[in-house]
Formats: sequence, C-alpha cells, structure tokens
Amino acid sequence: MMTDQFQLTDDQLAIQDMARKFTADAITPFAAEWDERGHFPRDVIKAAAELGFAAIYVGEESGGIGLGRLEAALIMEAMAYGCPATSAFVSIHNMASWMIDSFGSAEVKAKYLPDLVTMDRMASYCLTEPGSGSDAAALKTTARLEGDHYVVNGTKQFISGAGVNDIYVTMVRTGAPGPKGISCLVIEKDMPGVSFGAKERKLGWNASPTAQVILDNVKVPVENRVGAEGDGFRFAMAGLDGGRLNIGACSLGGAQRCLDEAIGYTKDRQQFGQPIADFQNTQFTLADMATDLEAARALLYLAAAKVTANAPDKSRFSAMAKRLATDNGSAVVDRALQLFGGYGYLKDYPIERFWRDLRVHSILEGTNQVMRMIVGRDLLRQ
Ligand code: FAD
Ligand code: 2MC
Repeated sequence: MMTDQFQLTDDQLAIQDMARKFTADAITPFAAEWDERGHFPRDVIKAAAELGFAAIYVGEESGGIGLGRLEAALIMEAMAYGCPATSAFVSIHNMASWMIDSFGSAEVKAKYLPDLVTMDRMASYCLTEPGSGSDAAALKTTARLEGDHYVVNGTKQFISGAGVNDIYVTMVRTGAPGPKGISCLVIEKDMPGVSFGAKERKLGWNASPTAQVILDNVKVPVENRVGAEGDGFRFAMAGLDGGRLNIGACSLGGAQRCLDEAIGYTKDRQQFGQPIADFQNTQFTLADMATDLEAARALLYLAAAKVTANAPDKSRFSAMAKRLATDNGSAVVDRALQLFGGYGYLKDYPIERFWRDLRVHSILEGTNQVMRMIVGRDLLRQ
C-alpha cells in the first residue's frame, strides 16, 4: 500500500504504547505539582530506566536497548504529553550516555555505562559557558595535561541536572582556539574541585534543575577522555543531532496534549447559548493546530530516520525538524491557551505550564536562529 512506508511498525507502536502508559500512570497526574514546587522527580525518572528509557540508543552490548532515533522520539513525545521538562531531562541523559557508548574507549564505557543504563547514576551534558552559548566552539574551560590526568578549570552555564546528577560529559579545551582544540571528558560530581552554582529561577522547566557547573583545578584521569584529543566538538555536535530531535519531539508531545485539552474544553464551554466549538473560528483554529502539528511531526520522524541511517543530510534535517517542531509546538499551545480564554491563564488548567515549558525549546540545544544557520549553510554548500 502507498501509505505503508508512512506507518509505524508494530514494534514502534508497542514502545509508544509502553511510554504512553508509563506517562499516564507516573507523570501526568503529578506534573503540575512538580512545576509548582520546583520538584525534580528523581524516582519517576529512575523508573523510566526500568523500561530501557535511560539508554534508548545505547547498544545492547553496553546494556542499552539499541533502538533508533524514531523510537527515541516516540518515547520523548509520549512522556512530554505529561511533562516536557521531565521528558527532556531523560533525553539529555540519553545523549550523554550515547556519546560515551559511541566514542568512548572500552575502559571508559565499562567504568560508566553499567550505572548509566540503570540510572543508578544520571548524566548531564556540559557545552555552554557564560561567554559562549551559540558560539559553542569558543568555549574557554581548559584541561591541562599533567602526567596521567588533566587539570580542568572553567565554568559551564545553564547545565540541566547540575548538582543532582552524578556524571558530567564535559567539553573542554585541550588545544588551540576553535572547534579542533576541544576534547570531551567524563567528570564525576564527587571529584575534588567540582561545585555548583545556585539553582536558577526559571519561567518553565521547573521540574528540571539548572545551574552552573564550576570546575576548579579538577583532576580528571586521562582514561576519562572520550575519544581522541580534538574530537570533542564533533562528538558534542553529533550528540545534539539526536538531542535536537528529542527536544522537537518534546514540543510535539506537549502541543498534542494542549490540542486534545482544547478539543475537550471547547466542546464543553458554552457562550452565546452554544458550545464554543460550534464557532467556525474555533474549528478553523483547531484545524490549523492539528495541521501544523502533523506537518512538524512528519518532518521530525523523517529526520529521525535519517539520523538512525547516518544519512549525509542528517544534521540539516535534524536542525530543520527541531526548528519547525519547537516553533509550531509553541504556536499550537498559544492557540490552545486562547481557546481556553481566561481559564487558560490559570494554573488550574495545564495549558499555561506547557506554554512556559515549550518556550525554552526554541532556545536550548541550539537556538532556532542557529538551526537556520545550520540549514542555510548546508544549502549553500551544495
Ligand atoms: P546567545 O548565544 O548569547 O544568543 C542570544 C541571541 O542571539 C539568541 O536569540 C541567538 O539566536 C542570537 N544569535 C547568536 N548568534 C547568532 C548568529 N550568528 N546569527 C543570528 N542570531 C544569533 N547548555 C548545555 O550545554 N547543557 C545543558 O544541559 C543546557 N541546559 C539548558 C537548560 C535551560 C533551561 C536553558 C535556558 C539553557 C540550557 N543550556 C544548556 C544552554 C543553551 O543551549 C543556550 O542557552 C543556548 O545555546 C543559547 O546560548 P546563549 O543563551 O548564550 O544565547
Ligand atoms: N556532526 C558531526 N560533526 C559536526 C557537526 C555534526 N552535526 N556539526 C559540525 N561538525 C563538525 C564540522 O564538520 C567541523 O569539523 P571539520 O572542520 O573537521 O569539518 C567542526 O565540527 C566545526 O563545525 P563548524 O565549522 O560548523 O563550527 P562553527 O563554530 O562554525 O559553528 C555551530 C557550529 C554554530 C553549528 C555550533 O556552534 C552550534 O551548534 N551552536 C549551538 C550550540 C548548542 O546547540 N548548544 C546546545 C547546548 S546543550 C543544551 O542546550 C541542552 C539543553 C542539553
């Protein structure tokens, strides 16, 4: 059949179903409270690891479940239906673990992956610094080789999981300025000289703690380097090819939730003697929301398939999909809020939380301006 190639397989539907059930039981009923209290749901995240969600695309030989990026997107989308911030937290752990699995030596893999796949230890990804966000290759944190260890000095900014996580996959400068002087080190929370800034106070993502990671003469064994010196920036970017898909998927899941909520609400809410769903404006708004969401979803699933297949245009597609899914996702949630009227603005309903949580997806894992830069450069290179 013509549509066959656009259907999810039975295995993909099964994993999606498992993630949806987990979300309905363990995430959705509690997410508003996590947001309100700024609570980090460690136990729930750990429970996700029992389903394999801590190591979705870590190889089976390393203890992961060895799936592709489309499966990961389906899981992230499903969990974001309950809480985008929690889903994204799991994504970042997956990204960091995948970098160790894909590029690390047998030694570094054996040292860290067994605990990461079970989430007995959780991982952060540390690229951004106070002076280098979009221009990530300008990072200044230094790692000076001294015998069998590096001495690391610098500050990482906006790190998700800082202070609560155990492992920090950190991009540092071991060589010349620019991307070629960057290496990747695994740094542990308990290494002397590691400390954390105050927990940032944020518009959204309140279930996901964000803070600085401060590195003051931290001695990191050479064996904790992932791959060769100078390869760290490439690894960081390869990690983000998948991370960006997942962030896009988190926007899709959050926006789908708000669309579903808006359909239910507009059928119930009466004004001018009829359900507001009867107004053509409401129907056209819902129609546009559904269309924009499906278009973004189709591009994101295609991009995910390309990253799994290691297609030559995978980074461009990942950037296009992240840009579209996060922009469309936020626009869908904004329209849902409008359909709820004043009630959409209240914390009694979930829409405003998704509005706040999705807003940051256009900024982190590369701003949507950086996504356009990646796409534009690639188009002009051809
Ligand atoms: P800047 O780079 O200063 O950008 C400011 C503005 O200028 C943006 O609009 C940007 O698009 C625009 N701009 C910059 N350069 C250009 C250009 N060449 N052309 C056009 N426009 C441009 N980082 C991590 O490493 N790990 C994490 O776990 C992590 N978690 C985060 C969690 C949260 C809640 C937040 C808010 C951020 C997180 N980040 C993390 C950092 C995030 O990736 C950066 O904030 C992001 O990459 C943007 O960097 P910046 O904030 O320094 O903005
Ligand atoms: N995969 C593999 N290698 C890649 C790559 C990718 N996707 N993208 C770039 N590279 C390589 C590239 O090939 C080049 O190597 P070589 O010279 O050997 O060919 C090298 O990396 C440098 O690339 P560029 O020349 O493109 O580097 P430049 O400095 O011009 O710009 C840019 C790169 C702007 C795309 C990058 O700095 C970027 O993505 N900035 C945004 C930062 C970001 O996304 N931060 C997110 C932090 S994590 C987060 O927010 C979380 C919530 C976890």
